[in-house]
Amino acid sequence: MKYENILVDQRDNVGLITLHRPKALNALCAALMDELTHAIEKFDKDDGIGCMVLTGSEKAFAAGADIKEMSDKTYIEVMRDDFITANWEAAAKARKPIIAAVAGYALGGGCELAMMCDFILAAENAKFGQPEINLGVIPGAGGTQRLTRFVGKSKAMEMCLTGRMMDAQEAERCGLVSRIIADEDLLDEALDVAQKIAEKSLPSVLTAKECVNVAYETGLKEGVHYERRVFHALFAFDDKAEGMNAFIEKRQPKFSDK
Ligand code: DAK
Repeated sequence: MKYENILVDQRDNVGLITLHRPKALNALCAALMDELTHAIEKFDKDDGIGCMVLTGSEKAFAAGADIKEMSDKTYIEVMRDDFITANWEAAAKARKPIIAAVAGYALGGGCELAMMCDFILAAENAKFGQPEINLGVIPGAGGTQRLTRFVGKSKAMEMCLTGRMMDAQEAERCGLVSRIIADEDLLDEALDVAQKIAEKSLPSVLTAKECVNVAYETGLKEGVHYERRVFHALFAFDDKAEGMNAFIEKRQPKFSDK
């Protein structure tokens, strides 16, 4: 597929995807979401890639779904065509981790896309919000659900009802982002963290990601049970022996992903 709205690159074992529609602050039009879906699925299948980074520009991660594209659509059309559902789930479905490196605006669908990733590193200038209420609609890509799980009911309710933006400091305080990075260091730091993840044993990375996600969807008892079973399963991998032997022999492990 020819990419016109994103840039795709590989740095060591990291797949880097940059949203690139600068004139529209990376508004997430259908063509961009098709390309993003294609790029994520390709990296997810690529044996040379262990982790992905999704980023935007210094001014905007993404200012939301493309309002100009949505403005003329009718209820019948969005309902019948299951409006933009097909190409919006790739980040949430990927098995390999995706780090969102967010600078500038992450609004509406942009905030939702960042929340579909596995964790968010925020530049000091990052701004998060669900302003759909100002357009006479509500979040449509999981914002009311994921934001509530990240930051709790009170703040999610305020954000969704007023459309106000939160800055990086507030986003870190309430657990929406894992860390704040100086603006100029954001991408390098995200790539560095991603490469560290890519160097781990892939089966461990995939199962750790799955287990944390299970915590969102089950009760504690079932979640701990699930974790116990996949913990046991990792003893079937060569990488378990390699990781533990390397520790005992005081050397770095060489994982084979087997
Ligand atoms: N859509 C289309 N164009 C956008 C845009 C957007 N979301 N955001 C910005 N742009 C365009 C502007 O129209 C402008 O284009 P020109 O007028 O120059 O042609 C250009 O980007 C620069 O924007 P501004 O001139 O407005 O720049 P400022 O620095 O003054 O303001 C801003 C930046 C981010 C505060 C402002 O642009 C803004 O408020 N943007 C809209 C933010 C917003 O309301 N976002 C939520 C959109 S609704 C679903 C999945 C997802 C969704 C729904 C359903 N399903 C799976 C069913 C998501 C919905 C949304 O995200």
